[in-house]
Amino acid sequence: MPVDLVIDVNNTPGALARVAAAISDAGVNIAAATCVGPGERAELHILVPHAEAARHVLAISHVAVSREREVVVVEVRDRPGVLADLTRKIARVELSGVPANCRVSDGNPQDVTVPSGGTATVSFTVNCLAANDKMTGGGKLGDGRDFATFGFEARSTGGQLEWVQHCGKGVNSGSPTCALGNFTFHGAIAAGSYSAVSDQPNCRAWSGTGTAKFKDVPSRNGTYTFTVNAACDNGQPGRGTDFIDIAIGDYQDSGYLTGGNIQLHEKD
Ligand SMILES: [Ca+2]
Repeated sequence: MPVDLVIDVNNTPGALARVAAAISDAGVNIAAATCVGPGERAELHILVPHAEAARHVLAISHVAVSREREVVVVEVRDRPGVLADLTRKIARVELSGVPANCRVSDGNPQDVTVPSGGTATVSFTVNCLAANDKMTGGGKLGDGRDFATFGFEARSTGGQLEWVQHCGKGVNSGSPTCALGNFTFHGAIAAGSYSAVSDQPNCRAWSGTGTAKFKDVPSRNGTYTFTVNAACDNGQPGRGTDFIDIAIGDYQDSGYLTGGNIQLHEKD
């Protein structure tokens, strides 16, 4: 194995030249050399294939080897960035075992650059709702002939949601909510999907799957995923206070309730 020999020299003009001449006179074949010395003394590092022979001939030339160590020589292509590539590794870190009432924000897993032989720090942000945190609701969204009525109970372990779209004229392509006419949806809330909404402490979000029956377009009957992007308990029951934003398959509806109430229960 190649060896890095360290020769201490005085950091004065000509000192390096004298040592270099001695090494040369000794006939030592140097594979690489570098000299570092910010102070009064400097260290000359020479890389030699065989330490024993080099040390012997240097002693004859009165060049003392201060210390030595075996080194690994890595041949790399001479291009920008190759040393950086060689000395770091990308590690993927995933936080597991997150309880159903907690969510990890800002990415999980995360990729982190680990320097060779070193360590790296990864931080996760975990937001947990109280174990008994749940939201219940029932009411009406919309007015006139096109409106929805709903009921739900949602918590971290799951729950149910019912959504009924009422369309007085049946299918109405001019109405976003009545494009498929009257339908009834029964959904099961997926465990672990119930979560807080960023910067909206009164709101919760969740998702799940369920079955829909379309009175006017039976061919669309089937299983659909649904997402409540936000349901917000903003205050007292009634019109214009609480809010819900839901998507069931292609169907979307959102707005302030025109009746009823959404209630957040967040005490343990
Ligand atoms: Ca409310």
